[in-house]
Amino acid sequence: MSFAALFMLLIIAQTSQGLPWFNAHRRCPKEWSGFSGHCYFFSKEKATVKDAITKCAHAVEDGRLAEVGGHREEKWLELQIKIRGMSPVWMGASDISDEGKFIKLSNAKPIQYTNWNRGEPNDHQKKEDCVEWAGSGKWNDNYCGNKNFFICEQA
Ligand SMILES: [Ca+2]
Ligand SMILES: [Ca+2]
Repeated sequence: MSFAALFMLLIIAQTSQGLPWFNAHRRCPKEWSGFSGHCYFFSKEKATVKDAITKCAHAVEDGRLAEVGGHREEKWLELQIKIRGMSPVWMGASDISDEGKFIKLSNAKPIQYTNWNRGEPNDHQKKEDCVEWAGSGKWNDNYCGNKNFFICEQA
């Protein structure tokens, strides 16, 4: 058997067993998309932040509202948002517990990476404690009770 044939057999064996060896991304739940080791779900419906958190948590184990760790991840998410025509879109960050201090909803740690739109966050009418991608792709703080599209993430 030639090396090439052996190599092909190895690939077939690996993938048919469902091992991630041949996949750049891990396997994601049905209707979820993989990027850089995480799985994401893009909602087709709108919900308040509270309802979005519940829906993400119930969807899969360790499901949460997506949190943006950096520029590369955000560029990919932005592309998905554009392709799907979702706007605005909730993400998993809030300053509801301490005004002006935005934290990740999953672990209450301060957000490191930010991409605020000019003049944001402005806590308009002292009512804006949740974070959305607005039409520009930049971030805006807005009222958590608004109904937006949302992205779930499985870390
Ligand atoms: Ca606020
Ligand atoms: Ca705002």
